[in-house]
Amino acid sequence: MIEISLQLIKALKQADSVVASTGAGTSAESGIATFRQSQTGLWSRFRPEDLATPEAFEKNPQRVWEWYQWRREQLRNVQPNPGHHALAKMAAMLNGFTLITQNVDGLHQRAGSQEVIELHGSIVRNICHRSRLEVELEHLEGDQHSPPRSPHHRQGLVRPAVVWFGEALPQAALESAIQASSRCQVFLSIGTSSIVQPAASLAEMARQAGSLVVEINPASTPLSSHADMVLQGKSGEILPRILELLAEPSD
Ligand code: BV8
Repeated sequence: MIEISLQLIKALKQADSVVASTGAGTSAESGIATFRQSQTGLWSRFRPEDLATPEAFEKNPQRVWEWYQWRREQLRNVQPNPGHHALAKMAAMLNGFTLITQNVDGLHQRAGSQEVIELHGSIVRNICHRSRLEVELEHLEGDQHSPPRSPHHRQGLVRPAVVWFGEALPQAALESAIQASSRCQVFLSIGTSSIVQPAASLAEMARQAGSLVVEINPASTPLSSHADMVLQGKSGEILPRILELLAEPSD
C-alpha cells in the first residue's frame, strides 16, 4: 500500500482550486493499452505516432480508419476503473476542481465526471476531415468499414474527432487548461509520460505559479524530478486511497 502524505491531503482540502491532468495510464487498469505500449495484433507493426497524423490519413485513409475502428471496438468492452470513479467523486469534495485529459476514450465522462477538458478530442465522436464539422455516423448509410464520405464536404472524408500529431489543439480547451493550471494550488499529473506537447507543459505552468505538483505514475517521467511529490504506483489504487483520506474529518 503506497503511503499518501497527510501534507498532500491537507493541501487538497485547503486549496481554492485543484487540477487533475490525466494521460493514457489512467485508463490502463480498464484494460486499454497505453498510447506508447506496443500495439497488439495486426497493429503491432505500426507506431501510434505514425498513424495518428493527418498525413497518414490522407495517404491511407482506409488503414487509419481501421485502426480507429479497432480501438473503438476495444472501448466497447471496457469500463471506467476505480481511478476514474475516484476523480469523479473528488470533484464534489474539493473547493474547486478541474479535470484535464489527454485521453480520447471518454471513460472519465462514463465514470460521472461532469466537465472534462479534452485536450486531444474524442475517439467516440467523428468530424469531417475538411471542415472539422461534427458528423453523426448513425445518420450515414453504409457499413463503415471504410471512412464514410462527409455530408459537409464533397471531397471530405469522415474521421475520428481526435487531435492528430501536427494538428492544433482545440483553442478553447487549451486556454481553459492553461488558465486552470496557472491558478491552481495543487496540480495532479496522473498516468502520463509527460512527453506530448503542449499538454506536458501544464505541470510546469502550475509549478511556476507556485502550486504543489504531484505525479502519480508507476514509472518515472521527465516530470518526476521537477514534481514536489511523486506517488509511484497505479492511479486505480492511489486515487481511491486519496479519496478515502479526504473523506476523513480533519483534526
Ligand atoms: C501541436 C489523439 C502545433 C490521437 C494524441 C512543442 C510544442 C508544440 C508541439 C510539439 C512540441 N514538441 C513536439 C511537438 C509535436 C507533438 C508532440 O508533442 N510530439 C511528441 C511525440 C514529442 N505535438 C503535437 O503535434 C500536438 N499539436 O502542438 O500542434 C500546432 C499549432 C498550431 C497550428 C498547427 C499545429 C498534438 C498532440 C496531440 C496528439 N494526439 N492523441 C489518438 O489518440 O489517436 S496524443 C496521444 O499521446 C494520446 O492522447 C495520449 O494520451 C498522449 C500522451 O501519451 P500519454 O497519455 O502520456 O500516454 P503514454 O502511453 O505516453 O504514457 C502512459 C503513462 O501511463 C506512462 O508514463 C506509464 O508509466 C503510465 N501508466 C501505466 N499504467 C499506469 C500508469 N499510470 C498510472 N496508473 C497506471 N495503472
